[in-house]
Amino acid sequence: MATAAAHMQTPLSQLSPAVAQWVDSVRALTQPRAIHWCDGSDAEQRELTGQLLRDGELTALNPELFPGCHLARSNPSDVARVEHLTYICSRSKDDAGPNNNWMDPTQAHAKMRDLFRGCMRERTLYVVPYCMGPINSPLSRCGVEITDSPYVVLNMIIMTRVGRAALERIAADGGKFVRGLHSIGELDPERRFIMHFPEELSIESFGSGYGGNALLGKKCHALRIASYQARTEGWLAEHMLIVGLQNPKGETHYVACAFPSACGKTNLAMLIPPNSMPGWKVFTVGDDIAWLHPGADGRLWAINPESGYFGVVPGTNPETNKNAYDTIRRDTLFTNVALTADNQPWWEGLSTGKPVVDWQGRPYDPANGPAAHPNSRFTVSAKRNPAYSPHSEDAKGVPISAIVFGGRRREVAPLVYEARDWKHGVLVGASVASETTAAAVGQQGVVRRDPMAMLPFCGYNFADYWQHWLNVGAKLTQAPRIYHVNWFRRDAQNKFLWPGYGENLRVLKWMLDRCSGKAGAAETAIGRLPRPEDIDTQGLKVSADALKALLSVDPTAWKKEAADMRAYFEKYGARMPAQLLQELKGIEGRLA
Ligand code: GTP
Ligand code: SPV
Ligand code: MN
Repeated sequence: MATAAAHMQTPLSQLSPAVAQWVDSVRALTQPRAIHWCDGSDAEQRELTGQLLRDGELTALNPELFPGCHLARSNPSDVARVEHLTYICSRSKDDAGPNNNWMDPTQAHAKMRDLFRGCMRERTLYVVPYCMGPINSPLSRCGVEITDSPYVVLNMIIMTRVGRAALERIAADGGKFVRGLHSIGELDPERRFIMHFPEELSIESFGSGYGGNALLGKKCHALRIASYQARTEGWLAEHMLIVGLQNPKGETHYVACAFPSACGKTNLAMLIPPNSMPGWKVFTVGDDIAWLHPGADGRLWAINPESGYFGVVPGTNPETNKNAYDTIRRDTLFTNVALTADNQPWWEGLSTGKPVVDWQGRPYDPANGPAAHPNSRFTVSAKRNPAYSPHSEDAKGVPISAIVFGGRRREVAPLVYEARDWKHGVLVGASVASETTAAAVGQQGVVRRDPMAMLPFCGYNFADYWQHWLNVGAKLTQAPRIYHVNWFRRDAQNKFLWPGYGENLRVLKWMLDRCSGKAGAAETAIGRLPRPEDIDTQGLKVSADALKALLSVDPTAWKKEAADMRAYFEKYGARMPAQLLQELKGIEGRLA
């Protein structure tokens, strides 16, 4: 009877049997009270929002100042990604690599089955068919998330292309799709696991409603599963923003940048040029994930698989990131921010308003810590961004001129340097290190290796991944140049040496000028650095001493750094690509 009911509600006569059968098997396991097939429509969004408002799970924000905006408060123990509970369950442990937690797939399935059994009683099971990437792009991939959280559905509708078109694509693909099963369970941190089965293209997530743990299209599919799939198919799935930079002559170049979580991707993707750089325009293609494909022309082409932003709220303000600030003034879902007396959202880093209710709904008391959670987030459609690039919808993607890796480091890493070639660039990416942030549960501000900003997101052994990067580069006849940046260098007083945000365009301009042979650089042991005169500093308020410090390589610190890289790479044993070790040897030799 329940089986028949599930099928009666399926929206398509030509629904792929693979989807129908899977939904049915999950229904049998989880025992929901009802099944809802999502179509991603505005009406559905309104209905779900209304239901969450009635249930007290959402609060409507000030309708004059923040029309269409809502606040969700998560369980206080469920506010960030949980890397220690995230697993790659490949058949062989070595295929997951030292970079991942691993569990045997049979054991993991059994463990998860016990958690999922009967977990949706008294709940509705939502079927969310989605497409990652433009619906008509051959580079896009589809998935179906099953969840019992209407909050997750609302987020998925904003972040991905949900609805009938995705189901049609899956049917046309012969029933190939990523299966994502999610339940919030009891939100018990002791019964929380995010499991990935790359060889089966499936995900099982239990016990969390938070972003990266629960919106399975994002990190779980578009990075962990997709990175594995990309390796077998000859492309790259990366934790990168994609930004279009139009110079005063009207030429646009696209740059893809990988920075670890909460290290500036959304901000750079939405950058506003400083007043002293007239004629420049910046367009956002993506703010978190890029899928990069070698094209027939030997260039690298990128799509943003997402359709919305799940961005860090604290620090967003009209001075540093006006585009983001303007984007989130309507039709935005806020999670874990504070409230002002007149029901506006509030967070640290705003220069106006003051909090009266904190992110947990308590009267604000500074003794309890920040008013908004440091990892509070906004979910909003990319189309709300004033700088949204119309080329985000291009089926073939956009061509990439430069790839930028970066980290958050108070010392050692200079403002910017250029890799000599692709191989050296892969080493530069593989040796990214960065201070941990509030985006993941755990100690913050600790420097760790975070290769390509993918440490929490690569679905297979990093050694194989770096080899794959080398292989992709070998296919490119017009490979992007590769750079490393650090916006977060500090002085002895712990103040940032570089103003960051809009001023970062000066560094990007140097990169583009390098690509067209117009800018100079100095050779150093670690790569090519601009000399102070190579950077456009007109109107920039940075002292000559600060700029010198930002653009210097300290041999003592770098010898230590190189030794640390070597120790890190040794963990990858015989799988480590020889070419990268050779590159490292070159750097060690030049530093000696
Ligand atoms: P995820 O969504 O977690 O992947 O983060 P993200 O990489 O998109 O980071 P985001 O742009 O949201 O920035 C995170 C924090 O870094 C915010 O508090 C920003 O204000 C701050 N930030 C971003 N860019 C800069 C910069 O150039 N300089 C400085 N000092 N801070 C920055
Ligand atoms: C990140 O942590 O890198 C994010 C947020 O972009 S989450 O979707 O939670 O992974
Ligand atoms: Mn991210």
